[in-house]
Amino acid sequence: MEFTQVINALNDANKIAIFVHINPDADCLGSAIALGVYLKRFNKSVNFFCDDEIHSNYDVLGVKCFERVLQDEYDLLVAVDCSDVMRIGSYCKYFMAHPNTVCIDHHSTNTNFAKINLVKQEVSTTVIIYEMLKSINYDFDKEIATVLYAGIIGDTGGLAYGDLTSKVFQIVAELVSYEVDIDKVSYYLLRRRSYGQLMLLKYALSSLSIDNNFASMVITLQDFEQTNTTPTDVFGLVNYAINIDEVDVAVCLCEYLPNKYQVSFRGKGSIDVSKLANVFGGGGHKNASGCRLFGNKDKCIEKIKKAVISL
Ligand SMILES: [Mn+2]
Repeated sequence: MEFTQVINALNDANKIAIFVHINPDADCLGSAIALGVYLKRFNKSVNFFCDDEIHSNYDVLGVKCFERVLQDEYDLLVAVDCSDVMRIGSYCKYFMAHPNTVCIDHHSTNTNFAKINLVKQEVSTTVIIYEMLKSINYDFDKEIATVLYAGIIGDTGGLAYGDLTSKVFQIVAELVSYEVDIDKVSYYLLRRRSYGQLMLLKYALSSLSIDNNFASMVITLQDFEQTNTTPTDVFGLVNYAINIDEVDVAVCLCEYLPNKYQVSFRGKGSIDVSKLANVFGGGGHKNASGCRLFGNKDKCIEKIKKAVISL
């Protein structure tokens, strides 16, 4: 899939809506904002939609532009960093019924749900957008470089994962040359925590259970109440479990409604947790994926364990 078709679709449209996935991260938000910067340079009308709360750590990307409620008609809809239309949340019906849609994504599990699908296996969706803009000799600036860089940082654990290539480091080298505030971006995306979030870690660790190479953690509604936090505060907690040396698969169940769990998987080595998430209707990458599960938490964990064994 070449970039031209997407560039033409963007250039031909005047009123564009951009959608990110639920449980939004730096990559989807950065991708959306980068496209917005590009489009606004041509005086296009752009609206940004996220069917979920956006954590204040992403304020560093300028996420104030995001709205929740669709009010208008658009001549082009773009979904970024979404492997499946369900990932955009309640807008999915509107998206599927629209005649002019684009999806830009880097998940190997992408279902090609849009009319035009730009799907490439890169470390982040912002890498695809960078290369698309590069192909038309776009004149980068600090604003767009910052959000593209943030997507890479977010999806590579701060340039630390094994799927990185020298190409990505070259892209990063170019992006940071536009005076990206590296310390500010990494502080907000990788280190910044509220007191409540740290207390949430205390509850998560006290729920930690290890069975051979499998580790699980559960965060309940009560834990959120005790720490004055919400499910958007959970990011990264599952990494404490996967970082245990003998653990190869880790899962964190986060209760967002009574007996409804947002599930994060992490895998090490040859284990492909995107397959694990697929078993439960979710998706993601080889080392990091997610899904939703409903029911009793112990039963959910048992189901997951069985799926791990049959991987
Ligand atoms: Mn991504």
